[in-house]
Amino acid sequence: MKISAVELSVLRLPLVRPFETSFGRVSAREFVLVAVRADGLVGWGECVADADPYYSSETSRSAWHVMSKYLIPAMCGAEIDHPRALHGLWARVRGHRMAKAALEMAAWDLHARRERRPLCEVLGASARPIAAGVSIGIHESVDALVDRVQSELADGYRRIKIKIKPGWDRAPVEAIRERCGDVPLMVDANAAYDAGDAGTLAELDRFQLMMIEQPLDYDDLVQHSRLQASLGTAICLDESITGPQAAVDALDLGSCRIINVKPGRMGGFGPSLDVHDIAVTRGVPVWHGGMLESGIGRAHNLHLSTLPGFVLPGDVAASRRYFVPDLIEPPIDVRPDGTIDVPGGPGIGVDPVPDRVRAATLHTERFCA
Ligand code: OSB
Ligand code: MG
Repeated sequence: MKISAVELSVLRLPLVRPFETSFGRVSAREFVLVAVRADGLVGWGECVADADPYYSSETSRSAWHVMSKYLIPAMCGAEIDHPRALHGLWARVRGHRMAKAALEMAAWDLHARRERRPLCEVLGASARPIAAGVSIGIHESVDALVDRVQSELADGYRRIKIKIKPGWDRAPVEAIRERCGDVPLMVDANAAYDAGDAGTLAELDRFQLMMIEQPLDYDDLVQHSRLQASLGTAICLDESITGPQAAVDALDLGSCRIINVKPGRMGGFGPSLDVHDIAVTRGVPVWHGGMLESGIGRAHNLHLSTLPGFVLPGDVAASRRYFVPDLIEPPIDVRPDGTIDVPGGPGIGVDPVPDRVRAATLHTERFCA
């Protein structure tokens, strides 16, 4: 296919409720929406970079800069026979994986639409119900958190993840175990601890958590491997897994026993498929993470989640937990059994509602044309 145009828009969507992690509190999502055009068709992508460089060094504005100045010029007019070929065109650009992912994933959507096949099939799998989990932010009190957990369980979600940080770790976990029983439960620290906190983290061993996600720094595989050796609970890495090489290094070092796959963080579906395959070969379970995406990014995530290595429930919850209305219609919904259907039809199977995109857009530009 020959790319005829790329459109970038910065959108701002208010969240249904604020989301607090160890690195801060957000009440709206600011992100770049990507439209890639060829042969009268459009493929959609959503950049997971946030307004601020707290989860990762990238931001929505840095992604805009790198996409418009480097990545888009390299793909305009080029004959691209497969979305994976984009990585070759972008080889000189170091890092900026979130910027690359947004364009690469839009190209996969477009590629699947040209073939009139659902994205999951083009990725090498087929539609199946996806087990959904929720990620619950830091709350103002343990009681408020337990209420939230109970309401998510009532909606059917198959796994509860709570955000932790020093001072908000043992007490909330203990309260959930006391009042909600042995529900599938895990915690995510978003890199809030350091090697000196090994004792505090070991105290969580007695709560039978499924895993502790990213306890230590985002680039610290060595300390994670020491910590994993001292814990009974499995470590899952998120921020640290920037792509296939990091996955191999982390598994060789014993830095984790589970991997959180987020294509938006790793440069797109190409690197994510590679990480998936590495994990499957080594018998390591993976699950699909989330970045508070709109229905566009969420649809991409559901398609990738159909691959066989995704054996644990993902952060792939219903639209109404994030945005009302979502950019897509109908919104993504969860069944009472805690599964979500992969949208059918060609590509990602959903399109943004133009009026809703317009209402949320801060700035838009067209390239290549
Ligand atoms: O660490 O998994 C994370 C949201 C934003 C940035 C990082 C993370 C998260 C979540 C929420 O945990 C996942 C979701 O519900 O989309
Ligand atoms: Mg995480």
